[in-house]
Amino acid sequence: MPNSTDFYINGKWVAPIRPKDFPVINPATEEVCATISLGEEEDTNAAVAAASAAFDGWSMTDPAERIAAVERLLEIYNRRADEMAEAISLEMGAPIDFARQQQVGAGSWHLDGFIQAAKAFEWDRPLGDWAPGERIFHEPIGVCALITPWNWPMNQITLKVAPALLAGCTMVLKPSEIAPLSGLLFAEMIDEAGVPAGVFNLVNGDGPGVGSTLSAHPEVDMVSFTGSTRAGRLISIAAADTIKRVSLELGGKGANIIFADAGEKAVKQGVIRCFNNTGQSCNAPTRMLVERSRYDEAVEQAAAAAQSINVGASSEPGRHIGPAVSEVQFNKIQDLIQTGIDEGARLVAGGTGRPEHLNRGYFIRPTVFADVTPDMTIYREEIFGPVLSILPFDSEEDAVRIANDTDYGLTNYVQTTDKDKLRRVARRLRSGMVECNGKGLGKGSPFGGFKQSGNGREGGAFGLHEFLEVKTVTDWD
Ligand code: TXE
Repeated sequence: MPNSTDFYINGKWVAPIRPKDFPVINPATEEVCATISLGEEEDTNAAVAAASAAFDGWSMTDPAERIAAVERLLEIYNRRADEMAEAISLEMGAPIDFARQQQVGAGSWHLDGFIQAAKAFEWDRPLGDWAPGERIFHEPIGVCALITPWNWPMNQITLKVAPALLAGCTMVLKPSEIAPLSGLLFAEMIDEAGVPAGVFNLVNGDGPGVGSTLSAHPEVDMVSFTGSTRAGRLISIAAADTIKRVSLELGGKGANIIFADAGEKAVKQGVIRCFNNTGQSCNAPTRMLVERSRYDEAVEQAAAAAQSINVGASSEPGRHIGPAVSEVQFNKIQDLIQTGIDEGARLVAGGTGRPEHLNRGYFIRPTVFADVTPDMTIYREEIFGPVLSILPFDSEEDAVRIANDTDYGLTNYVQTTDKDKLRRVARRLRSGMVECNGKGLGKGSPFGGFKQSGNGREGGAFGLHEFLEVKTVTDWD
């Protein structure tokens, strides 16, 4: 591992121009586990200059050469999976088995999905008989800024780096300053894979520093961002002057519509899905809508399911959930749980404070509120913790209306054994994804949101398109 305070610029590990140390806190112990540097404008400019200089060469390579580079990267990533799991577990608190299987696994899954998509991709083709001699080319957009969050670090980094590399773009990655260790390790793997100098660069830093410099930079052609709607808005504003492409994957407030005819395990599975990764997922099904005839039973089942979820240390093996990522997130979740109580939602499991057996670390009690109404804060705001809201509904119409009554539109969920109903409801939900009856998305499925959940799609061929421009050339034949 290189010095964790260094950046990776133009194929070398370099010290920041001015040292600005920033502690990385292990959220399970509240102890400092590493130190990074926060980059400044000069560091960012150096990385962008390296990416600009490398663009001509990399963009003109044959796609097969780029695919081979990402295949080498995948092989290294899989070989060093245990190291990666440890880095993720340390920086953001995911229990080690979960980090290895889900967090690291997501990275392998996306790398492989993009390799398959790139192999099948039609990079150029004639427009059609109606436009004789005209040819369409998909060409890399240019220098990309990739700004990622801390909740699924490798999921999000691979969702951006892999398509950017395969498209022929060059890039500067700024991982979350809260969880930067996995990004540093990934940069080391890219170096080991022999990606040419300047194609991939990494500068650590915070949003107002490196993040906003990248977003406004005249030599950056695209920003691909995953994070809060607040930061997404600031990035769009900073990027506006240079008309760069901005792709945003923001928050969510997913509804899980459980009809009376749904399978017996629907409620329990919904609770587990909501609390996965300590509720820190943009696609978490945080609003459970249950058809009234099954509502009371569902509330009981959900409370029991939440009470049976273990919360525990990140370093211990097993299937438990870990802490929230930081003190800031811990306090935000605690405040929202208190607000839920104050605004009159019925607390049926969990509540404020840490679980009794844990006296340090940013651990949260798995919490369930029943009788939540659309005027409550916990119904509207993305909590990003293990907190579930349950509401009853009376008809299909009612369910669709409640589900769509949010500024977000990322993933919604439908549970019913009636296929016709499933199809009707899925089509009316205003979200980028609708997962039905526990069936998750496949490899290369497009991932992204409607409304204030963002724009653009990540994953597979759809994700590759985000990093490409379309060029039309006449009189080609
Ligand atoms: O996110 P930020 P935070 C949501 C979730 C969470 C809330 C706050 O609801 O509770 O956001 O989390 C960079 N210009 N999600 O404050 O600030 C920042 O450095 C450029 C949903 O931690 O958005 C980091 O790299 N970049 C989400 C990244 O944005 C800026 C995942 C994410 O941090 C910036 C995370 C700026 N002005 C949080 N400000 C999801 N969609 O999965 C910050 N950043």
